Amino acid sequence: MRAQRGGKRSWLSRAGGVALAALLVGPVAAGAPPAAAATPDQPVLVRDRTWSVRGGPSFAFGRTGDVQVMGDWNGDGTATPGVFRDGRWHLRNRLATGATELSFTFGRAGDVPVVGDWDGDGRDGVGVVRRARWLLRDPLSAGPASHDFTYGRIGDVPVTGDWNGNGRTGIGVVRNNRWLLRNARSAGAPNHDFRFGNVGDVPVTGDWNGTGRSGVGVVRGRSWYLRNPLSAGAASQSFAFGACGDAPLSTGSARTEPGVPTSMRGTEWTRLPTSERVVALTFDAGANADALPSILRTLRNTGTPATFFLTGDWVTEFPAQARAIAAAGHPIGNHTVSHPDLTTRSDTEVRSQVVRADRTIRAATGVDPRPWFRFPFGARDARTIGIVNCTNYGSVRWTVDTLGWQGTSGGQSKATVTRRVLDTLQPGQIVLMHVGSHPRDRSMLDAAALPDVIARIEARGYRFVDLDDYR
Ligand SMILES: [Ca+2]
Ligand SMILES: [Ca+2]
Ligand SMILES: [Ca+2]
Repeated sequence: MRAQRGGKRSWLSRAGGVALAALLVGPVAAGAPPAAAATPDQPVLVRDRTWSVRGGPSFAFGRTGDVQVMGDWNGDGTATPGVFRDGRWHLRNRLATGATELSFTFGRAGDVPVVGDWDGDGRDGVGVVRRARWLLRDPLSAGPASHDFTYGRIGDVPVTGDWNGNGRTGIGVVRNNRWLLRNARSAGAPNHDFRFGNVGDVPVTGDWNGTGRSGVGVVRGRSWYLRNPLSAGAASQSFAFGACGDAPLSTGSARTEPGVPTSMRGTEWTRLPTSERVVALTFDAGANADALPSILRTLRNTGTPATFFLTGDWVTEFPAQARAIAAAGHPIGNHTVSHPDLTTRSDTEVRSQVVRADRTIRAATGVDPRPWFRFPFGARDARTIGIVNCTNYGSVRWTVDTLGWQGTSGGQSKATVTRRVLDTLQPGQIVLMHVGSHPRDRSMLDAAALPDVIARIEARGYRFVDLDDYR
C-alpha cells in the first residue's frame, strides 16, 4: 500500500521501468518529466494454492487453508505474496514459486490478517483484526502491536488502503455493501461512508489507476467491479477474471474471503479429500437448540473439533447459543435462512437464501461461514451447486447420517446411532448429526451417543478434524 513517494509498486517493477524509459524516448520526453506515477495495483486471485496476477505471473505459494496477502515487504517497490496461518506469517519477496523467506508470529489463529504501510516508510507492515479490535505492527517480526484500537463491529469485513494518498495506509470495514473508511490508524469516525456493490459481494481494495490513492471494488462470481472515487456510484472499470469460487485480492491487499476448494466446485464433498484417518463431526441446526449444551460439553471435555451448520432463522431465534458455538472455536457453516428445498426455488431466491444467512451468521457470531455450505435435506442439482459456488460457497454433504433425528419414536437409539457411524468409518468420513431434540418424543440421540462415538472412533486409530483444516 504505497503512494508514489519513494517509487512505484508493481508486480514487475523492473519491466515497468524499462517500459517507462522506452516511453520517455518518445514525444513525452520533450516536455517536463512526468510526476513519478505509482504503478496501479493489479487484481489477483488464488485457487487452492496457485496465485494468478492479472496480466502477470502465476505461481504457487503457501498451503490451502492459508489466508493470502500481498505487500511490499522489503520496500523495493514490488508487492509479493505472503500468507497468514494460525498466527504465523510466511512472506516471500519474489513473484515466483518458492519457499518462505521471512516467517514470524503476530496475532493468533482465527484473527483476520490485514496489510499496509502504517508508518509510511515504504515497507508494508502486518496486522490482525480480532472481532473489532485492530492490532497493527510496523516491523516484520514478532513483537507487540505498534497500533492497538477498536474500529467497526463484529461481523464487519476489514479492508485497508491509502485512501488519502499520503503514503500511509488507512483502515476500513465493509458492512453488507456499506464502506466505512478511515485515514488514521486509530479509533474514530470514518472519513468516507458510502455504498458500493451488492450484499454478498466480496470486497477488494487497491490503487487501480496509479494515483497513489486506493479505490474500492467488489467481486461477484467472476465479475470484478472497481471504483476509483471513494463514494457511491458506478464502477470505474469492470471485467471478468477467474472463475466462481476463486479467492480475490489485489497486489495491495489481503484477501477478504476464502476461495472454494477446487475439489468441491461443480460437485460436493461426501467425505473429506484425504486418505488420512480423520473424521469430521458436523451438526446441523435448524429446529430447536435443546441438545446443544450437552454436545458442547462433550466436545470440550474430550477436546474434539466439530463443525456446525446453522440456518439464519436458528441464529435469530438462538443468538446466545450461536455465540456459544463461536466462542468454543468451532467453525460455522451456512445452512440457508429458512431450510427450503433449494431445487424448487428460483436463482434469485437461492442466492438470497445463501447471502442473507451469511450476513445473519456473521453479525451474530463474528464468524465467516464461507466456504462451508450444506443444502437443506441434501437437495441439490447442478444449477443450485453453481449458484452456491458463485457466492463463494461449496457444498459439504455427508458420508453417514446417524438418523438420530428420527428419535426413539422413529425406532432409533443410542446404539443404532453409534453403530451407523462405526459401520461406515473410513478416512475423511463426514458424520451428520443434529443439535435439536425430536419434536415429539424430545429424545436427543446424537448428543446421547456422542461420548461413545468419539471414544470408539479414537479407539480405531482415527482423530477428529474440523472443516477449516481443509479450507
Ligand atoms: Ca518488495
Ligand atoms: Ca511501514
Ligand atoms: Ca493514507
